[in-house]
Amino acid sequence: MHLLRLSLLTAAFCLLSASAQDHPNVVIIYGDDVGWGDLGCYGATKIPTPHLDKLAAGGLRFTDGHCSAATCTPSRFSMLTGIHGFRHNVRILAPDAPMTIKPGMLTLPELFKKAGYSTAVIGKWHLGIGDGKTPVDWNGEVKPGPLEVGFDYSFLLPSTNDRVPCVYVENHKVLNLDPADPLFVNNKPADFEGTEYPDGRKNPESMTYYKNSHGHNYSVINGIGRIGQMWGGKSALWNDETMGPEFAKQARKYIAGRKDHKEPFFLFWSAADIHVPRAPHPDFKGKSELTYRGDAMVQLDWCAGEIMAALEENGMTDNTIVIFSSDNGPVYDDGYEDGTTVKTSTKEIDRGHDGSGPYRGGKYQIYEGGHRVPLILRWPTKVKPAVSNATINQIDFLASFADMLNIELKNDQAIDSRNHLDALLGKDANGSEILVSEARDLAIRQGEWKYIASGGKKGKNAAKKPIGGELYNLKNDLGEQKNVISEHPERARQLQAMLDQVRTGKGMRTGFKAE
Ligand code: NG6
Ligand code: CA
Repeated sequence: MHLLRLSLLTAAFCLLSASAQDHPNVVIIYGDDVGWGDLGCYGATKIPTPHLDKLAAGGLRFTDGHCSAATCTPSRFSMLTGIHGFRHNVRILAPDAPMTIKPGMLTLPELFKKAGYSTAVIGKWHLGIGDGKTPVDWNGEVKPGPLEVGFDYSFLLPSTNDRVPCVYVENHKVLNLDPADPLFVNNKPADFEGTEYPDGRKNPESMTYYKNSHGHNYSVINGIGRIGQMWGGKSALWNDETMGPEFAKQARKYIAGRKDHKEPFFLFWSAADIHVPRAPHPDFKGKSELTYRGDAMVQLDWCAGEIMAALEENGMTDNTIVIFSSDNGPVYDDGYEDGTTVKTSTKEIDRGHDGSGPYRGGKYQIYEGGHRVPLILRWPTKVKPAVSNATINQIDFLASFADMLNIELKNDQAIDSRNHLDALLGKDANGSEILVSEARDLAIRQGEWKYIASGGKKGKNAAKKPIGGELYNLKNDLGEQKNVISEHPERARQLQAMLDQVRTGKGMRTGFKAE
């Protein structure tokens, strides 16, 4: 009897631990505009990032990790849906833009939910809110949003930190909103009587935090000019200098709240750092040698440390996959005079730091600096610490996690996502043979060859353009300095043909064959 009970217990324990091994918690810490060279473990010397360096030392540090695009919205869209943004015309969104993720698209959080996970997003969204038909009611139910596409809980910066509305949205509600001072975005009713904010175009002196250099001069909130206009909602305004710590606090709360639950969780923790306007908490000011931008990076590193501490305190470190990455490459002056400009009209300032590391270009650009980003993955019980040169695209997370969770994808789901779980876990040194990246143009890489097409992303004309573009051999020329297209026209033509196949085909997983 005793023996039987014991063996039953052992069996139950084995089952439990087997499922915990296939169903670890997953936390994605997603930086905003963090470049390949912005972390100590990637070579930065002027920005201390001890927490992320520790994460890397305990896991895999990828040298060839990529977001799918050189800007935020398409990269996030691709990571969460496994579909290239250009297929749905996904671009940087206006403050009141509707949802980019459409009903029926399988998302990463939905995948985890199918496997019994709880899911949450905390931080920057910038994937649109609303259905595009009825304007979003900021004073009522703010939806559809993340809760409608697979997240059980959301605590959001709805657009970006340089765009209105400057309020947090928890699930379907604007947090701390006073109904007596209703919130309006981009349009207000004729009889509006609530809070009016200065307009930076008429009152530039109201932009006291720092001046705008271009574009950010509509509603001025907390002394910072923003993209777009808002009215009302004063009691709900965020404080820019506490935003980083606030998101860290929310992560701590969420993680601690999961402790007594049997089911694992997926947390997409999406920072506003180090996007403009950089306004780090006073605790971090001057903590790097690189003014606001570097200090914001120190803050982001601290936040990552808070998340790791929360996992540790709740006994979750061993069985949690923690991923750190970014949504696009680095940018310096991106609309505010915050002292991080590296180029002036007369000279280039050498600050002893290049956010792109050895790579060319940065945010908005199709060169490596635009989309090759830091990528770290730690899973103490399964992944041995190492540096991996495997090529990884975030768009492949979905199919890779589907494999881990033993879920079969249908052909019409996550059509561009391919399974590279082995590379992600350090068991395959190569990863993706083909990498497609997007900025204004598209690029395709096969091994050491990278071809940048010019002529747009869609339509017949794009495919019919005579061979132009640029060709680089990344093995000899990591910095993309020498365009060798005239030496290797055949190679360029072959890559162009593959890109056309990607563009017009049914997707990278089932509708594509490398040549
Ligand atoms: C640009 C903004 C830039 C930034 C970017 C989006 C101007 C002049 N520039 O339009 O500051 O907000 O959009 O960045 O307005 S992203 O990381 O979210 O893609
Ligand atoms: Ca970004």
